Amino acid sequence: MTTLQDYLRAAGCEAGLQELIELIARQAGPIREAFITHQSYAGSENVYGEQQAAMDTWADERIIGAARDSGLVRELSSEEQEEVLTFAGAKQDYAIVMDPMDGSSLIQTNLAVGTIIGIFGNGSVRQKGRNLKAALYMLYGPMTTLTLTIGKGVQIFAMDHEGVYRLLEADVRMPEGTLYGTGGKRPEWTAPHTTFIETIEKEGAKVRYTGSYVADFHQILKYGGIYCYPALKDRPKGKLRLMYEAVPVGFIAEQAGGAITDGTRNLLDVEPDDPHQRTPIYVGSAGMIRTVKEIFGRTHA
Ligand code: AFP
Repeated sequence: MTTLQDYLRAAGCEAGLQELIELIARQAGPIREAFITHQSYAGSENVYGEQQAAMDTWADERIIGAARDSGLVRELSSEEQEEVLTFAGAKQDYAIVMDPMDGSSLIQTNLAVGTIIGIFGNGSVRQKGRNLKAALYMLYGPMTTLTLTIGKGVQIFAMDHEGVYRLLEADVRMPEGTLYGTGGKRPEWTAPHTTFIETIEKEGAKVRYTGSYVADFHQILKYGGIYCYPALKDRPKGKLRLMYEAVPVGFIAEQAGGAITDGTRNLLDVEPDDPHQRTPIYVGSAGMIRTVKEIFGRTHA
């Protein structure tokens, strides 16, 4: 089976980017091994005032250290770090945006969680998602998988018993589908979101929602449908973050024939004001996203 290294070389991936992707991918093994000894909460809060799980900070520090020591990364912005980190000694100018451990509230339930990474060039994280050179997520489920795009379609790799990533699925295409997951409590939903959910339910959509965005998205990538974390009446920007969650996964979705929006805009075309800004997220099959935009486009929605 084709390895990650074979694929990147055959795809003509630039050498520095290949080195960085392989470096990040190699962190999945140690991260996976750390779960059993890092089940608790760290007793600290992130910049959003959210409880940090021990694995949030462990994975964050692990990847930051690898990026800094590599000399490949000039800037790194993490969901778990208040400030954008600058590595003065960098010899190349990649820039990383990341959620080091998405879904961490599920770690104690042994449900799938993951690491989400976006890689820019030009040494800056303050860019539209469309400028990404690569996006990937590592999913810690029954297998450790790496879902990756370098802008040439989406590939899924699985780590074997020797820690080598083997190609599991090439050139993945997201089908139309009927699965949906949505955050927020129903009384908190805005009128357009309620209209959208009622519309797709009438068309036969059914709920699949675990509390782990990256795991829920991976299911949508495979079977089709949509993941939503909408604007809520008391949280007009929703919960998830533009740069760390929407942009890398949205880049993968688009490369697989899907799409991502906040209800009106393509989130890959949004110029970030603040690395930590939140955004409503609708990501999934093209048909579902068309329905979202049509409903949000109605004034009376
Ligand atoms: P945690 O990383 O704090 O578990 O949050 C996970 C998440 O950002 C995303 O992965 C989930 O889809 C969403 O939040 C779940 O939020 P709710 O608990 O409000 O449904």
